[in-house]
Amino acid sequence: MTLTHEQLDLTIEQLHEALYGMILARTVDDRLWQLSRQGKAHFVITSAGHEATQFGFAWAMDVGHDYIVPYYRDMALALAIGQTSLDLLLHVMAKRDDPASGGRQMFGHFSSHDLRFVGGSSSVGSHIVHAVGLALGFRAKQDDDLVAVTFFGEGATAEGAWHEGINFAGIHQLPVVFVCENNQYAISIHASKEVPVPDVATKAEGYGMPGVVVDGNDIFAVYEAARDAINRARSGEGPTLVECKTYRLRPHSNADDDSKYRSAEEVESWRRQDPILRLSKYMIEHNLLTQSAIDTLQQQAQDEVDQATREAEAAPNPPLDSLYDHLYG
Ligand SMILES: Cc1ncc(C[n+]2csc(CCOP(=O)(O)OP(=O)(O)O)c2C)c(N)n1
Ligand SMILES: [Mg+2]
Repeated sequence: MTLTHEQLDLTIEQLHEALYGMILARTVDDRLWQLSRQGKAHFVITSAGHEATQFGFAWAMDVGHDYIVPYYRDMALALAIGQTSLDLLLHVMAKRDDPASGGRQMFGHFSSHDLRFVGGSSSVGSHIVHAVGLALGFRAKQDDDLVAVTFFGEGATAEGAWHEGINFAGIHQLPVVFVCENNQYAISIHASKEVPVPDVATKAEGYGMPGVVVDGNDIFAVYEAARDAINRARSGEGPTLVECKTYRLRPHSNADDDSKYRSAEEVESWRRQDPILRLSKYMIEHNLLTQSAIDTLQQQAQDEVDQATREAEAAPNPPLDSLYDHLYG
């Protein structure tokens, strides 16, 4: 960690909450893969490795006020802004009370009306346009204190919709923050085959906004960049592109075999930079936590996820007569 929590005015309670949340996210992630292997979840997608990026941004956003436009990688973000492990398990098992879509959408299409967490489509990069449209709406309605924050991978920056959205935001200097979770792969395709420059953030200049690169596994660095970008947007100074360099610790989804395109050594070297280990180490070194307290948090997360799994498994499926609800045409 390059900064201390005191330098960032983060409280010890915030650190404890984030660490538990990150451990919980990883525990939910583990459970998703188990459910997939058991045939109880047909599609799962991981956020393991991205927790510092997603929790760091959550610290900086005014949750329930700002609009958050995520992508399928943002399961930890859903927890960070207030969704529960039960919400996510209902979603993955496509149960009636799944808050994302009532069991209609494949896993990863998170949404919540109350949290202003805007569900999108799986079409990579398409939701950027939604975030920019929201920001244009804030401008039109003179809701000057609102910000839209949108998340996407580095692969999305190769999409036409991404270009059109960010270009429009730059022209109109809209209150939107673009967050690139650069995990170096778009499924099996390495970033060097999708992004023609070493840093996605470099692209910002061409769109009339600042671009910032941060270590996405360092929650403090992410928070600092997130806070500055959100403050800029809120005070009318326009958009920012924040690139968080991170790594996807698991295969893209349960339909992917990552051993075909990356080495075990590469994955192992990133495991050593695991964002949860990084924050734990910081807290131990600053005498904010002991290893045995971390073990307790892990057990707590395990118990919470076990309970949520039991509840989700017992929860009702969507009724058959709701088959045609919410369909238009
Ligand atoms: C327009 C479009 N093209 C291809 C796909 C298939 N696809 C789904 S996820 C993905 C990888 C995107 O990579 P990136 O934007 O880096 O995000 P990451 O999954 O690495 O977080 C691809 C190619 C899609 N869903 N939509
Ligand atoms: Mg990627």
